[in-house]
Amino acid sequence: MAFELPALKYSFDALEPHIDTKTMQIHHGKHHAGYTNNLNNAIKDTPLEGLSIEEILKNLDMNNTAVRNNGGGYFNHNLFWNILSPNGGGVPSGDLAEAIDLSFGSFDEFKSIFSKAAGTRFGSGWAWLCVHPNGKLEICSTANQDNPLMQGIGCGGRPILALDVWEHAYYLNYQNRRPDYIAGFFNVIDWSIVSELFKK
Ligand code: MN3
Repeated sequence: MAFELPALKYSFDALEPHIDTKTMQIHHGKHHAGYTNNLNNAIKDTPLEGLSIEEILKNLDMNNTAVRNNGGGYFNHNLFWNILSPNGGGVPSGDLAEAIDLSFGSFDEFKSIFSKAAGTRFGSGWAWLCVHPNGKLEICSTANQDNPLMQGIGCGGRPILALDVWEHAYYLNYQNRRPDYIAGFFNVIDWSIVSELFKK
């Protein structure tokens, strides 16, 4: 079974004005579709074919550039679309809110550290919120399409929140103003989904 580009749960214009329609169309329909096709081509007729994307990334030979870049791109965008919602924003509640307070002191402090991780990633990459088996949360950032499932990238745990800071994610609307894009992202985070991922 080849990997498939997942359909969005909302329309391309649903995240306006925080993420614009044209960016969503190109980002999902061209970039994410491209990673999906390239991943399928890279694993075809290899031992990786038939594994889940998580299994592929957790055990990946990091010198396998095609799967590292496209498998990462496939997984990262799946998570990114999943944790966005036109009805998002606000603050988390319940167990996740408690874990954020325990790990970072407060939601505002979490937001500040996460925004800094996203804002200071030089070039292309991602910012992450990850949960460790003991429930402790970690914020980190990775280059290119690397992610916390991969070994030896200095970013661990299971990712439950992802922010794409490649220029293709924001440049049409925000140009060089990455901090404004990061601030907009907080208005479309679906904390109910992030909470579900936290509990898994
Ligand atoms: Mn992207």
